[in-house]
Amino acid sequence: MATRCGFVALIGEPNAGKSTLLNRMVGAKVSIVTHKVQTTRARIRGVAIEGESQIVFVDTPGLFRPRRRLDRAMVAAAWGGAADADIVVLLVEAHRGLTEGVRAILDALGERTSGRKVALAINKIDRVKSESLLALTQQLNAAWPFAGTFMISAEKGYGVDDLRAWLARELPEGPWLYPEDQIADLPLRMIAAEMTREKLTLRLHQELPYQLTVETESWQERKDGSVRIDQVIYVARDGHKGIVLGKGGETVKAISQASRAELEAFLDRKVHLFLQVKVRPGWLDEAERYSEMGLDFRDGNA
Ligand SMILES: Nc1nc2c(ncn2[C@@H]2O[C@H](COP(=O)(O)OP(=O)(O)OP(=O)(O)O)[C@@H](O)[C@H]2O)c(=O)[nH]1
Ligand SMILES: [Mg+2]
Repeated sequence: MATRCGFVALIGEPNAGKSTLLNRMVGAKVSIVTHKVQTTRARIRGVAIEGESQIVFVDTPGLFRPRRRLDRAMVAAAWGGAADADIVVLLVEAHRGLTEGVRAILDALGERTSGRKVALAINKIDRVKSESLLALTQQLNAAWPFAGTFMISAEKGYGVDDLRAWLARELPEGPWLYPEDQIADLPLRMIAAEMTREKLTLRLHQELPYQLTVETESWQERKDGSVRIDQVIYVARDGHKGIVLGKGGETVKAISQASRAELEAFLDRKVHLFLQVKVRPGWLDEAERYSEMGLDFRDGNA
């Protein structure tokens, strides 16, 4: 039987569950997840195998009306992911339904995906009564000619196998792009930085997580099999540094411990993690910060 391979972009409003779905499809945590909006900043690829098909899932930042430069670069990355994909999966939250935000996505979908197949995944069905799903499915399908509709819970795993099997059948014939055992296409240093950013986002409140970025500065393999990872947390203001550090450094210490534990599980070896907080008022307008995140700086112009 011929092999199949292709890209499937996951798009949707912020918080729709795109990263949760990618992780579920891949069977490992490749993309960070939080309860806050705008967690994912760049395109993250995770690879799944289903029968003869290799499905390359592309997680994207949420689609929303961008205001700041970083927002614009994120939204451009999300639409870029959709434009490059063989199939697009639009995630809609079951309990929120056809929101203004989903409507805005549908309005732009035709132009952005130019004839590509778009499937609808109504996510978080564990949060609603099943009776409400039929009406929502009809409403959404009246708004856009979806090639397929799936009701899923990315978190619980409901309906995910059906979606994966359908995608595997719909992808074009072609050779696999990745070795069989590869599940992510993202440098390890970036995965490591993302894990720390996840812990920061979970722990810090309000706007602060959106105004910081994490970079892995060095990665040293040690003779004893462990790895030493040095990371910098860039914040935009002096006051933010104090918040990240916490009283007597206890906040950053807790973040470091949580991130290290997850890195050790992911890498399956001992990790020595060192975090440094640097104030960099202009980081949100520095090209290098964007390239470190995997974003196109120019996309932030507008
Ligand atoms: N109840 C429920 N919660 C879910 C489900 N899928 C995801 N979530 C939760 O929704 C929140 C957002 O999930 P993410 O996967 O980070 O969403 P995202 O679309 O990647 O968000 P951004 O990266 O910010 O655009 C998290 O708290 C998840 O645990 C689901 O099927 N059911
Ligand atoms: Mg995400």
